Amino acid sequence: MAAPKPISRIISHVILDLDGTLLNTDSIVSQVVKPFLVKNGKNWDSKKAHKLVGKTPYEAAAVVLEDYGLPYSTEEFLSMITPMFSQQWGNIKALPGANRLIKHLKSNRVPTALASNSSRSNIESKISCHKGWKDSFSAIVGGDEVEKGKPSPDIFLEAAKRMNIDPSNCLVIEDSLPGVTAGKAAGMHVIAVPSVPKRTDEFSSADEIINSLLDVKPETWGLPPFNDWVEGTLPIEPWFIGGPVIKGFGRGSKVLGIPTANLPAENFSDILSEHTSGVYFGWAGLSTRGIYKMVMSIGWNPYFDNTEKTIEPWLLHGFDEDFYGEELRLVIVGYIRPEANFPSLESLIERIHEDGRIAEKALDLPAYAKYKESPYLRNPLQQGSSVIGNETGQDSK
Ligand code: ADP
Ligand code: RBF
Ligand code: MG
Repeated sequence: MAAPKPISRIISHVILDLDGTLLNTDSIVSQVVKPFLVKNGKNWDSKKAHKLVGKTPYEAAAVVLEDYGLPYSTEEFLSMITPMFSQQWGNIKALPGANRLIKHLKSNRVPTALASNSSRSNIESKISCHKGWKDSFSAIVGGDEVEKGKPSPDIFLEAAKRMNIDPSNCLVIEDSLPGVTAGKAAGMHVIAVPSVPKRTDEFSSADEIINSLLDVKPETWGLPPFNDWVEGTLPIEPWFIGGPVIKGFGRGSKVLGIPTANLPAENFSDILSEHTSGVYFGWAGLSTRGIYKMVMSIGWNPYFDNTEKTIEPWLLHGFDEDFYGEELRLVIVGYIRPEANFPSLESLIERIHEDGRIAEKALDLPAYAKYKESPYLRNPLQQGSSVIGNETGQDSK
């Protein structure tokens, strides 16, 4: 991740984008547009989804019509699809770290605005499903309340005006390129949290590029720091995944000397899209062997520039043999850092060993140690099937 450019401590106000920054809106875009396309004899191409990020609804609709050659005007298309979206507002999940960030800013009395290209009424509907959000914002500005949406600076300037603060004292957090452009044009400091992986090169105008809201370091900007990190780890709402150990790229042991027992990522596409890439840790259960400490990466392994998102759990235990095909169950309890690139293989290996030491130590803390007892880790196992479980050890959808 790019290091932030040096700044003076003049940030007093924060302005947050909504879709793709606080909310995982992209997942409902595909849920709505995909069936619509299918009904019209077309196929949704997930590789084109990034083109919709940061656009106003009107612009996004125009892109879909053009890309798929649909015989509608933008207005017709919008009038058909808007009710389908409205039904989904309640299903949009907060992105990792969004609740934590909003609560943190509120409890530290950092005035915070919401500035989105969506219409004011859609913003209200979307945030009404998230407890405490509306009351946390000192101003909310929608795309229909100014003349031009992002990338024009209008929305951000209006937000600053309503908070009665100079734009140069504002810190914008944005996932899209139009949003970053708008924030800079408004004369503000901008953190980019790109929601489309591997496109960070486009965001060079931002003052800082981070991987997810979990990586916001408010103190960098002269704002009150988070105080929930413990011994280099951030506790998270635990998640549970399991499945048969599959063959990976074959380089963990060979190239790094660090074997990783890969899980079939395609079985967890929902859970993976809900959680950001990064280095996490927790407990691992192997059906016939026992329960072990575990540290893992989830993502594209920037050093190797993989095209697929993979799950790479390293069990912190020496085994005498491979265990391909065995059922591996994981309870992931904490976050350590974003995935990174490294100048050399040695520095990558050294960092992974440090992650291992951090996890090893942290897992003895009661807050993390208690999950060693999760029934999910010991469940009787069906060979060859993969499940996403919950804390009761029962399988759930
Ligand atoms: P692959 O690319 O196929 O995953 P690796 O070189 O990463 O190959 O080795 C992973 C395999 O090594 C696992 O599937 C498992 O069978 C075995 N293994 C042995 N010790 C460990 C360990 N401590 N953590 C994870 N896997 C291990
Ligand atoms: N790969 C990277 O490219 N960047 C990383 O920051 C990174 N961190 C990792 C942290 C841990 C704890 C583990 C187990 C793996 C990590 N990897 C990372 C993935 C590593 O490159 C991968 O396991 C090998 O490529 C094997 O496929
Ligand atoms: Mg592996």
